[in-house]
Amino acid sequence: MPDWDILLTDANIATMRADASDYGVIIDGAIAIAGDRIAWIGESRDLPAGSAGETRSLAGGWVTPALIDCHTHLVFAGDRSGEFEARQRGASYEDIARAGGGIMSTVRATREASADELYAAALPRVQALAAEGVGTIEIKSGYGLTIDSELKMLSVARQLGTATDVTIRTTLLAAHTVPPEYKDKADAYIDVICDELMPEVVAGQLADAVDAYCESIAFNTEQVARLFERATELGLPVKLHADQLSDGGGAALAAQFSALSADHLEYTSSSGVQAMADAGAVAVLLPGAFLTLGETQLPPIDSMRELDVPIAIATDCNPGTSPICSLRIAMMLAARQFGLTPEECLAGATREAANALGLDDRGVLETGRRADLAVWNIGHPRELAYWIGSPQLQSLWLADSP
Ligand code: DI6
Ligand code: FE
Repeated sequence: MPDWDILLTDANIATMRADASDYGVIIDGAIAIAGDRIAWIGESRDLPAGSAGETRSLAGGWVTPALIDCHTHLVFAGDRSGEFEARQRGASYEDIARAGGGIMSTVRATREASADELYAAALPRVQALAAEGVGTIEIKSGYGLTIDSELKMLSVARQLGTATDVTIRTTLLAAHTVPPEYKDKADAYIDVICDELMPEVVAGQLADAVDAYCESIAFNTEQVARLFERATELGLPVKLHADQLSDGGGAALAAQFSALSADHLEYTSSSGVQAMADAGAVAVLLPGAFLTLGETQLPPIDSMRELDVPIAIATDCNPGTSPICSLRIAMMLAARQFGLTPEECLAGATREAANALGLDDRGVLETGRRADLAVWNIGHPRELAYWIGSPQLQSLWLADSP
C-alpha cells in the first residue's frame, strides 16, 4: 500500500501561505497527495522517504491553489445585452428601468425558466470558470424573489456542484431587491423571507450563507438586521452587498453580525473599515461591477491594508452590473483599476476568497488542506494578474475529481 496516491515533482509552487512573503514560493518543490488532501509539500530535496502510487513530473510548471470565485450570481435566465446596447446608445438606467428593464427583467426570465433551463444556462459559466483554474464557486439566489423561485435557484446551484468536480457554495440572496408584489411593502417581504423562506432553505440544506443588498435602492440597515438576526438564529453565516453606491453603513452592519464578508465597499467609510478589521470580516472587491457601472469612487483599499482587513476578489458574475465570467480578468481589473499588487490579486482569488466563504480547508497549499491545485504555463505567479484573457492553465487538479 503506497504512502501517497500521487507525487507531483519538478514543480515551482506558490503556496499563498499567509505567514510567508513572496507568494510563499517553493522552487523545485514536490507535492504528495493522499486521498483528497495534501500529505506533504516542500522542496524536493526535503522529500521524506515514501512510496507513491503514481509519480508525475510537472516539468517546472507553476502550481497555485485552485482559484476560488467567492461572489457570483451565475444562475439566471435571459441576458441584459439589449440594455447594454441601449445604454451605449445613450439611454439612462432610469429610462431602462421605466421600460421594465434592469434587475426585474432578469427576475421575470428566471421565474419563467424551468430548473433544467436554468441549469443548462449556468453550466457553461461554471465550466468557463473551471477552464481558467477555478475549483470553488459561490452562487447566490436573488433573481426569483418568490419562495418557489428562490428555492428553485438554490437547488440548481446545488445540482451544479454535484454534477461537476467544482465545489459550489450557495447563498440565499432573496433580499436582492423588493419584488413588484411587495412594492412599498419591503418590511412585509422581509417577514416572508424570515418566517417562511429561510426555514425551508435550512430544512432543505439549500444554502450555506445568507446575503442581502444593503443600498438605498434595495434594503436598509434595519431590514437587513432583521434578516441577519433570523439567519443567525437558524445557524447560517451572513455576508452583505455593502456600500456599493452610497455609504449606507453596510460594512459596519456586516461587522456587527460577524459576517464572513462585506462586498463591493466603494463607499465604505473609515469607521466601516475599522469595524470590519475589528470583526475579522473579509472585504470582497468586485471590479467587474465597478467597470460596468463606470464607477469612479474606489473602495478604501489603503485603509483596508493599514488595518489588515483581508481583501478578496470575485467576478460578481451577473447579467446586469458584472457580465464577466473570468476570475483571471477580475484579478487583472483589481490590479489595474484598484491598484492591488499581483500578489494581493492572487491571494484575493485563493486564500482570502476561501476565508470569505468560511472555508479553512482550501485556498492555501499546505499539509492537510484539500488537494485543489492549478498548474500553469507561466514563468512567475505574478503573470496571473498580468495577462489579459490569456489561457495559461495547464491542468486543474480537484480533490473531488474521480
Ligand atoms: N449589486 C449589483 O451590482 C447587482 N446586484 C447587487 O446586489 C445588480 C444585479 C443586476 O443588475 O442584475
Ligand atoms: Fe453581487
